[in-house]
Amino acid sequence: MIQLYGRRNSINVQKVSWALCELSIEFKWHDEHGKFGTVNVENYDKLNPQLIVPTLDHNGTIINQSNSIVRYLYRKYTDVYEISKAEDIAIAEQWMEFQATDLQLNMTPIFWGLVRNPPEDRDQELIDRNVVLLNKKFEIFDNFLSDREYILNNSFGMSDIIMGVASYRYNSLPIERPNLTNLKLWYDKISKRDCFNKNIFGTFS
Ligand SMILES: N[C@@H](CCC(=O)N[C@@H](CS)C(=O)NCC(=O)O)C(=O)O
Repeated sequence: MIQLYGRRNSINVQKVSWALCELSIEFKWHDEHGKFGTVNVENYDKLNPQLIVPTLDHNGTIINQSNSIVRYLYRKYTDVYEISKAEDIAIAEQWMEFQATDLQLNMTPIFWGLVRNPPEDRDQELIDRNVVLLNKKFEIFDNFLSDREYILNNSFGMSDIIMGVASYRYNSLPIERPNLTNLKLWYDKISKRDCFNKNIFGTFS
């Protein structure tokens, strides 16, 4: 059976628990309600030498890195990589990379500054600068969504999960956001899914 390690309010763990839910895969969840900074699992460093979450163990195949885990699950349990054109998969993966690199770069100082760190440690100038950049990046995604229902071929898939967890966090932040109509339409659809409600809704902390 698949074992998932990591707490449910981690954006990176959420990608995996949401994907497992969409694919109806049974799994055992370790440290689901854990706290930031510790993983309450003996010898966790053997599974993840960086001591970060998530980690997936599938019958002894140990996988780190949330986006790699999601790709693995979609390769293993769906035929999306076989039936989709390389061009389409490249576009889907482009948005997965965009989340992990470009978006996280700006999201992290804002989220930590406004949500996780005590107010006395807040660097408002750093936050404001990153809000401008983050809003611009979501405008780019909004523009991409203008001619499609979902990211890949108009059907819900792995890249919607990755951009979905980022959008949940973006929409939950106490910041000013531009009015992004295509993002809103897409987000309204994905946030009505059962697996969103079970895994993402109410986890902002
Ligand atoms: N690139 C990694 C990043 C993982 C990561 O930074 N995880 C954070 C939580 S989102 C973490 O483990 N922080 C320490 C902790 O939660 O104890 C991935 O995508 O899996």
